[in-house]
Amino acid sequence: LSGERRRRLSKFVSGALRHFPEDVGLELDAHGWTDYEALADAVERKYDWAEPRHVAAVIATDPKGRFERTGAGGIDDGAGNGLVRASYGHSVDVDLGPTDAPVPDELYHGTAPATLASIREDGLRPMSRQQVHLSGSREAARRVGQRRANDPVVLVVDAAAMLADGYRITKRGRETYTTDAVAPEYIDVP
Ligand code: HQG
Repeated sequence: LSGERRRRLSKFVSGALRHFPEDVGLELDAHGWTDYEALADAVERKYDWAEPRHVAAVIATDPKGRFERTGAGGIDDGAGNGLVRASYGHSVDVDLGPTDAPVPDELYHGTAPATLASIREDGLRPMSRQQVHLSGSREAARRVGQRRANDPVVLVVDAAAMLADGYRITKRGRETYTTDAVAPEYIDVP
């Protein structure tokens, strides 16, 4: 699979599992899971070049851990291919449940300079998603911010203080942490 096709497939799967399941004939349960086989079928309807092994590979090898899959089901083995969901990023209302991964004392959020005035005022809001997304490293946050601006800003979030004050922060995927919102007092804006 070429890099470009891999990227398109990944983007479609992310969109289907996070934002528009119904548009592609999928039904998510309350925790965001859907039938793996139904997802693979939706991908193959969308891209005539997509093969079952491409779908399986993109899901299993995503560098950010964007997807979770249950069950041992091999490729194309009929029934029992298990369930799949996006591990973060949803705009549709799902309850992903807790994970027990530790949360670092400091987390980071990469954004465009143009958002800073509003973030100073209101803190970090989930905007069109269900959750605010934070990064585990400055480098990861910079990459997130680069989606929005060539000169992104990396904000430092005092995760230890948030946890001490009873807010919930959960690790999702490999380098992403989510929380309902971040009040301005926990954000260090450079
Ligand atoms: C900004 C990608 C004004 C916020 C990434 C961001 C991430 C505010 C934008 C994941 C604000 C929302 C999510 C406020 C927040 N006023 N702007 N009060 N509060 N914002 O895309 O965090 O590659 O919904 O700074 O890597 O950029 O798709 O969130 O710029 O992990 O797997 O509002 O999506 O992951 O944008 O990105 P988004 P995000 P994937």
